[in-house]
Amino acid sequence: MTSYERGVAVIGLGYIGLPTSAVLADHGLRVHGVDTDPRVVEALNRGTVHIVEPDLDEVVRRVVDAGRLTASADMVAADVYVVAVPTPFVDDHQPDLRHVEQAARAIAPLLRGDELVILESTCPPGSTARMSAWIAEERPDLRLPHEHPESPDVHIAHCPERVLPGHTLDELVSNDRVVGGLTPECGRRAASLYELFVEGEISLTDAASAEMAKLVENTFRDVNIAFANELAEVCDHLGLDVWQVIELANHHPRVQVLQPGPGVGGHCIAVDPWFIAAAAPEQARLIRQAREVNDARPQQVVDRVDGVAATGATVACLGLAFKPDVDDMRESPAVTVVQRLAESRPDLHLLAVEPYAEKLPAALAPYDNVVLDDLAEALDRSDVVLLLVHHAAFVDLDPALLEDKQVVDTRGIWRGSRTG
Ligand code: SAJ
Repeated sequence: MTSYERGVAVIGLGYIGLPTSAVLADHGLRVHGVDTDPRVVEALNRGTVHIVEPDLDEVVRRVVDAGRLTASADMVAADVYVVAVPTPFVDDHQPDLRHVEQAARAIAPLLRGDELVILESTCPPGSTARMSAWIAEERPDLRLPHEHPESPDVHIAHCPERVLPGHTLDELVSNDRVVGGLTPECGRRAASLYELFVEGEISLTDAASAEMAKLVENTFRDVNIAFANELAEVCDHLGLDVWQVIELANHHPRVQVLQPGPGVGGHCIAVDPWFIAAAAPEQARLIRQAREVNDARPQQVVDRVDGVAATGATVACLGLAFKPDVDDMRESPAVTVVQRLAESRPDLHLLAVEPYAEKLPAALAPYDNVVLDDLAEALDRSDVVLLLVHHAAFVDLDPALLEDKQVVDTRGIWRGSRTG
């Protein structure tokens, strides 16, 4: 078995890096997390976590107490570097790889030969080779695999994460993984790290195919959600209940239409298709169109509320997270809806209910007409109930509480109570 005496450095302690660090440490490795946010580093060194993910706090406490997981803002020397930093896009939907580049350039001075560098962040095709080139720029004394595939000093691979937030710890272990090396040996070395904890199948390929496979997974989902969202518009136009239509169609053995909603959020599905569109702008026509369909949804919800809310009305906005039963409000269509309502209807009193938040997200904080409220009070005070996220607490709501209210249910959970 490969020895990892100097341990594993995980760069980026977010929704992927932190659980990955915890699982690696729980499988006996010495892991050091590196993050630019001092609050994240301090929390981890205290054995606490800064994100909501089932059972993560327990595992982190255990491995920190055992001395196998530590953190710092500075890069440390290690045998393996796992890069799990954000890869957003800039204004015109072009991929922004600056965090990957910073990580690569920070790792480079510590390399002494024979290390393994794994890129886990979702990236456009060619990014793993670019990471290798950034390291080569910093270390002309080393042979990097993009230029010296026959005998590199350092091994580099892409191993995209594919865990579902809310199920991260289970899926880290049980999901199949794709491992793409810049050379076959790079892939084999990366696979042997994942074999320590992955129970699913590990498929070996080249780095660019692994990069593209990851983008395809999330784009497949985005295009299918766009289909459901477009059906919602079509059914609305025809006066039909889209949820009933989808339920009926899904009885066909080869049909599985997804669910419409207020848009697609999170930092993955709403982002990754743009990486394909940027890499092949002429060819990726359907992919771009699907993004546009999904991005148009929040405004359609705003228009619907605008149509039912009288001047000065109080609107209970249920849910701000990007999907049910998580605390993550990044790229959340629910936040976009509330923000646009706050701006376009300053007469409305918007009571945001988010069981997973202690304060409003930064995007909503500046608006005087938005406050964070608890569910019972918001329902009591509201004229309009706008359901944005189907958190369990909202699904189980007593329908009697919605009587005499205008209801706009963007998730179809209170069918029969809906007016919008
Ligand atoms: N959504 C709908 N209708 C649906 C399903 C989802 O509107 O029928 C919306 C959700 O409300 C949410 C968004 O789509 O706003 C995305 O939610 P999700 O649960 O589909 O996916 P994510 O973003 O939490 O995680 C995805 C997963 N990818 C796939 O399922 C192909 C996960 O496995 C990836 O690891 C993750 O992206 C990632 O990090 O890339």
